Amino acid sequence: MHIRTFRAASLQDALEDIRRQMGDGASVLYTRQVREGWMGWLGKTSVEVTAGLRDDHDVPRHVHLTNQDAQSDQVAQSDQVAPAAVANRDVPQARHGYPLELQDLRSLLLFAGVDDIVADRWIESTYAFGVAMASGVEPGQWIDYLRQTVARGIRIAGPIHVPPRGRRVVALVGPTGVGKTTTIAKLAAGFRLEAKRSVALVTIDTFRIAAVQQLQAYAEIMDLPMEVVQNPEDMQPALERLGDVDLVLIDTAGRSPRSDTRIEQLRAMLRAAQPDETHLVLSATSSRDTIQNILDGFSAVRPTAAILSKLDESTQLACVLAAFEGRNLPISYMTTGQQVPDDIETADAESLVGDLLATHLTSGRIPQVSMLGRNAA
Ligand SMILES: Nc1nc2c(ncn2[C@@H]2O[C@H](COP(=O)(O)OP(=O)(O)OP(=O)(O)O)[C@@H](O)[C@H]2O)c(=O)[nH]1
Ligand SMILES: [Mg+2]
Repeated sequence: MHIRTFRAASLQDALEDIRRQMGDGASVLYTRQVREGWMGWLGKTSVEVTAGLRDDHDVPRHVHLTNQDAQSDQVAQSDQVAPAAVANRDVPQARHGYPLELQDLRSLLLFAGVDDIVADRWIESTYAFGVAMASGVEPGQWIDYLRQTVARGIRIAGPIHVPPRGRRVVALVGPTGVGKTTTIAKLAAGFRLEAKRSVALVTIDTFRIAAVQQLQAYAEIMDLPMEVVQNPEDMQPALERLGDVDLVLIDTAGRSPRSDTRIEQLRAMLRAAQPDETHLVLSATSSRDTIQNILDGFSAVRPTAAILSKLDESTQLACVLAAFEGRNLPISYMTTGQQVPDDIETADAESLVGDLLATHLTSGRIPQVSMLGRNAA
């Protein structure tokens, strides 16, 4: 696929440019608003649109695959595409035999930052899945099969487990600014106000006064006991002072996954707290490399689950979900905005794969504005 990025004053202007320069066969892959000028200051807003054009400009005709086709290794597809062998494990070669729509989806996955090993694995499984469908594959349906393939690989942790009796201690860890404190407030509100459980807060983020005040403000609004802990040896006495509550939520300072010393300090604090669950908060807006570095760096604190934050700011989750491939870390919650307490949901695979890619090719035509995703102007 041929991919180009256009910038214009409005979405309409950008689409006109795309039509003029790439023709009617182009599809919108991604849109975002950008501010021009130094650091975005004093600059005007413009729209950046990335468009793709298939190498083969023909729109694939109806692709019909049956079990019988699979058994005979012959796939009935559009004329331009050579038959593919399902059993062919040599993916780089086999992928040229995939239906065009599936080849396009592979390009979109790579464009979204998914590494080619994971993209090939997903596409191969999707193809095998589609071929096995007795009903065949309608045009436009491959994206659904791809979503199902990715969804099958996602591990879901379920919500924090607060037993009827006994105290549950849960820590949230992660890099700076991903939404740890906001998520603690949302969780506290959910368990306190909706589930009517007793909740207490602890912060070990004593670096910045503002960080303590931020959590303190939530504790006061919800009338929750709160402790500020500076050193590992103060942790158990603080937990004892909180007494017999159902759930203790521990907020931590944002840590760079590359700072071994800071991660080690965090580890010492958590060792003292002995949390029942440690949730690693990751922003869904992060790149693949960032997510991988975070997953690697924070593995030292042994997270039991991951929380994906800022889903509302992310147009595609493919590279985030790809980074979880092969890791034994289930996803517990997804946060979808700044509003406390509303913008949090327990994670489910179907919702996560709903935003797998910013948009997918709709029979080679530029989609309507309403299909451009959340970042559309
Ligand atoms: N759009 C969006 N913003 C969020 C979400 N969750 C948190 N935020 C915002 O992200 C910013 C940082 O949130 P915090 O909760 O302070 O993040 P943190 O991880 O505690 O940050 P540090 O303590 O500095 O490491 C705030 O402006 C939040 O309102 C979310 O789900 N979506
Ligand atoms: Mg914080």
